[in-house]
Amino acid sequence: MNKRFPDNFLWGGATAANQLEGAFLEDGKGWSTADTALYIGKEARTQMLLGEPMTRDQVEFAMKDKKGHYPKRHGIDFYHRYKEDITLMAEMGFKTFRLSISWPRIFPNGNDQEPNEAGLAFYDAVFDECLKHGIEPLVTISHYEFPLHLALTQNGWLSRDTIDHFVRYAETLFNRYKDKVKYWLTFNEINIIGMTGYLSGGILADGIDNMLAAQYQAGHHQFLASALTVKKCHEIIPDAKIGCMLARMEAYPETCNPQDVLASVKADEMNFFYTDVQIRGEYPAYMDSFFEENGVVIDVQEGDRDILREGTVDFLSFSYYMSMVVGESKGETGGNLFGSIKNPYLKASDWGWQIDPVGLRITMKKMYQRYQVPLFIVENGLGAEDVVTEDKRIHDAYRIDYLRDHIEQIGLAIQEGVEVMGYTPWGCIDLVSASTSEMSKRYGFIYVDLDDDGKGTLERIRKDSFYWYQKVIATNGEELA
Ligand code: BGP
Repeated sequence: MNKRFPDNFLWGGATAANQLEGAFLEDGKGWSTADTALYIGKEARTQMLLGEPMTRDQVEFAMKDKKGHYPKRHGIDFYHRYKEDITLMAEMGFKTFRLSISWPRIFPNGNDQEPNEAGLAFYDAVFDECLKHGIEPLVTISHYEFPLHLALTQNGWLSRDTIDHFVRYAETLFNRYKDKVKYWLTFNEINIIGMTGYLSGGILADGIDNMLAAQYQAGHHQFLASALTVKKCHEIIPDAKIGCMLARMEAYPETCNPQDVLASVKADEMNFFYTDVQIRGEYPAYMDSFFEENGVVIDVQEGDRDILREGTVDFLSFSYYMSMVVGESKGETGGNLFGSIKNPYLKASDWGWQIDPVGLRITMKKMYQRYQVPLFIVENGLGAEDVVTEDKRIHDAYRIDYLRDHIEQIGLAIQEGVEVMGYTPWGCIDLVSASTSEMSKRYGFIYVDLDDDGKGTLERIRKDSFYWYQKVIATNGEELA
């Protein structure tokens, strides 16, 4: 077989602070929107839950609630166990580790005069541990959380003031970690603001008549913040690379009926809107009619267009778990962010996500054709329930199958000319689910002894996939069996 993966290919794994760290309100950390997310559980597995709007009353209740189970407050205790966890990642041969920084750990209220030194010191220690093992940190500046104070006082990203607070936060990170972190991402799955208005947008549902318009306005502010952040990153760390991050939704037409094909083209437009702005530096014309049809009027101020033009990203990172089908039929199945029509050619995970490795290659080719910038697959993986045997082994052949098939397709896309920087499967160590706050929906190579009720020893155990991935990395993707 031809050599496919470049020598500097960044193999690794991905996580997010709010699903991993725990240490809720410890060492000066402030409240985050993720800290108010209740455990939802199995009954809701195939529903889309990230987008639940929250009112002020609900948020204030969650802050006082003593009975509810809020798993994201506890994560998997990475805050106290990062050394052990990073050592295990190094044992697998990771070249990179994707993690996010919790904004309220650095600025507890989002807009404090001074950053929280204990928070900054924590990430210093994490990066030092990575670098000690030759692992490049890949840092997401904002991943599905937001300082609660700014949600309660200024309705999050709906306020233009949030741009300045965010850029100051990002600048603080760049100045502090300029010698340690060379790969950055601005907003995780920026296109999901439409579903995570509260979680990542900090927008309370109270008093908003047109939530869609609010989300696009908030999105405009995130675009500006992202562009200003990209510019700062280039100024402060000239040898760094900074990318955008898209939840890629590859949507096939249900049939060759031109109406279905048109629906898939339109689905692409709604998805690529975000990368079009962040990579090409301007709003695409196709959004004008969408905004008009939906009564969305965005407040774009003088100078905004220049900011967007001057802050385009260096690469396109994306998550890919599944493909979707669009068309006239109504047959729904589950999905990480949106439901879809069932694809009769594909199997689905226990959560109803349609497993489609070839779809990953299709989507990579499509994105590279559209933008000609390097791609980075920063999330992919299979959420599944694992069983621990009596001799403490986890035989997760289903996960190996899923990952092998996807890596195979990445290799083929590279052979076919697509430029790819790296691959970081999601939840390389088991962590709390973003959508349902379950622990039993596991993605990791490393098992964490913790259940949905928050009980367990937190012991880390290597799964079969751990040894498999170790071999994949050691052979630079040549040996996938
Ligand atoms: C992505 C998010 C991640 C993550 C993943 C899996 O959309 O960026 O944070 O958790 O989906 O989703 P879940 O945890 O709901 O299974």
